[in-house]
Amino acid sequence: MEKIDFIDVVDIVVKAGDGGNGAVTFRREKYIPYGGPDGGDGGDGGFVFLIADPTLSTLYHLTEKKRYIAQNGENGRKKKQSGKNGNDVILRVPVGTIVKDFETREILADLDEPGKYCCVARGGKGGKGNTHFKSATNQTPKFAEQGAKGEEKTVLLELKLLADAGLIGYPNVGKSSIISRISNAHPKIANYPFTTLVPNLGVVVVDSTSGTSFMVADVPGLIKGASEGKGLGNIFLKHVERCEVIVHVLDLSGSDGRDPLQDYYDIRKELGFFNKDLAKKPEIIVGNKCDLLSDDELQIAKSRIEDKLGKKLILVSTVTGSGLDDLKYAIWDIIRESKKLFAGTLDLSKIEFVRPEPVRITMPDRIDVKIVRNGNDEFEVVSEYVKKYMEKYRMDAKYLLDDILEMLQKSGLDEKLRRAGAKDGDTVWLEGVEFTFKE
Ligand SMILES: Nc1nc2c(ncn2[C@@H]2O[C@H](COP(=O)(O)OP(=O)(O)OP(=O)(O)O)[C@@H](O)[C@H]2O)c(=O)[nH]1
Ligand SMILES: [Mg+2]
Repeated sequence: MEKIDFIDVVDIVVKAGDGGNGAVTFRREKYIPYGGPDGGDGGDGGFVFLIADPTLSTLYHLTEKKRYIAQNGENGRKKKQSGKNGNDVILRVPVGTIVKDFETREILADLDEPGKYCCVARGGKGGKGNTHFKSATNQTPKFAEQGAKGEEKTVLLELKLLADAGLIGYPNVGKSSIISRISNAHPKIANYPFTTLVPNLGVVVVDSTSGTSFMVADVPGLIKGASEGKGLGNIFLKHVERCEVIVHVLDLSGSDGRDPLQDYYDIRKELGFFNKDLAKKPEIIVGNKCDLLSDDELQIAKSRIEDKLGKKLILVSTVTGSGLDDLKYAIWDIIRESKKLFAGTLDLSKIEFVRPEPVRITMPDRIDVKIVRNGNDEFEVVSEYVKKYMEKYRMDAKYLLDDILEMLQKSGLDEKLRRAGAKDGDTVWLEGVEFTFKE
C-alpha cells in the first residue's frame, strides 16, 4: 500500500533587532565646553530563534501572524552608560520541522530533537560611543558608531505531519463525518462502506488565541477479519501506530444492522492482531448518529455499552453537532498529558540561547577614491569608502572630515588631485563639504 506523507508548510518573515547607536556626549566640567567624551555604546539587537517543542503537533500557531520582529538594542547614553541589548524572539515549532531559506530553498536547520534550536536572524551589533574615538589628534570626537541593521529574511517551515489521534471503526459509522466537523479536513462522505480508501489528516484547533492544535487522522474502515485481509485489510493501522490516542467510533443507531457493542469487540480484536502495543494505547469510545435515537433509546444504548465495557461513552451527532466539542476536548486532554511526559526538559526560561556573532557594519577593505572635475578650478572626491564611513559613524560630515581627510591623504589624495589638474587655491568637495586645495 502507498505511503502517505502530509506536509505542513508555512512561511514567515523574521526580523532581528537593529543595534543601538553609540552616544556622542561629553563630561560636564566647569568652564570647559567639552570635558572629554563619555558617550556609551549601543546595545546589540535581539536575535530570532526557533526551537523544537515536543508539545506541538502543527505549525498552525505561526499562521496567524506573518512577521516576527525582535527588539532593537538601546542607544548608548552619557556617562559611558551602555544601551540594553534587545530581547530575542523565540518561536516554538514542532519536533521534525525543517527550516529553509524561502528564496534559495537552502536548508538552514532540521529541528529533529526536542529542545534543538537554531538562529534564523542575527541582531545588529550596537555601535561604539564616542569614548572609543578619542585620540591624540582628536580629544573631543563628535561622532560615534552607528548600530548595524539586524537581519531580515523569509523562512519556510516544513513539517511532516503525524496524527496525534486516530479514528477507527467499522465502515460507514461516520468517521470521516467527524473529522470534517472537528478539523480542517474535507474527506469524502457517503452512505456506503469503504468511502474512505486512504487516511485523511486534519488539524484540530483547540484554542485559536494561543494556536493550540493537534492532528487527527481518519483511517479507512475496519471489519471483522481485517487482519486476514478482509475489506481493505488492517494495513492502514500503521498510520495510528504513532498516535497518542485511539478514537473508536460506533454507530449507535445500528442502522447498518449491526450491534455497536459487537462492533467494538470485533475491532478491538483486529487491533490486537495488528499490534499489541496499539491495543494498549489510551482509547476514547464515541457513540455517533445520536440524532437517529430517541432520548430513551439513547440512555438505554449508552448504559448498556458503558456497563459492559466499564468505560465512558461520548455521545455525538455530526448532523446536529452535539457532543463534538466534548469529544475534541476529551481527545486533547489525553494528548496534552502524554506530551507533557516528554516535554519536561523544555522550560524556555532554563534554556540558554547562545547567540552567534551579531551583524556588523563592514568597511570595504581598501580605500577607493575617484576625482571628478566639475569645472576649471573645482574638484569632487567620490568614494564608496567614505560613504560607508559616514554611514558607520553617523555624524555631520564636518566633524568626520578631519579624520577622513587624514586617511585619504595617507592613501595619496593630494597626488591624485594634482594629477587631475588641481592647483593651489582650487575648491575640493567631499561629501558636500568644501575645502581649499593647498600645495
Ligand atoms: N443521521 C446521521 N448520519 C450520519 C452521522 N454521521 C455520519 N452520518 C452518515 O453516515 C454515512 C457514512 O458517513 P462517513 O463519514 O462517510 O462514514 P465513515 O465511517 O467515514 O465510512 P467509511 O469511510 O466507509 O469507513 C454518511 O451518509 C453520513 O452522512 C450522524 O451523526 N447522524
Ligand atoms: Mg470515511
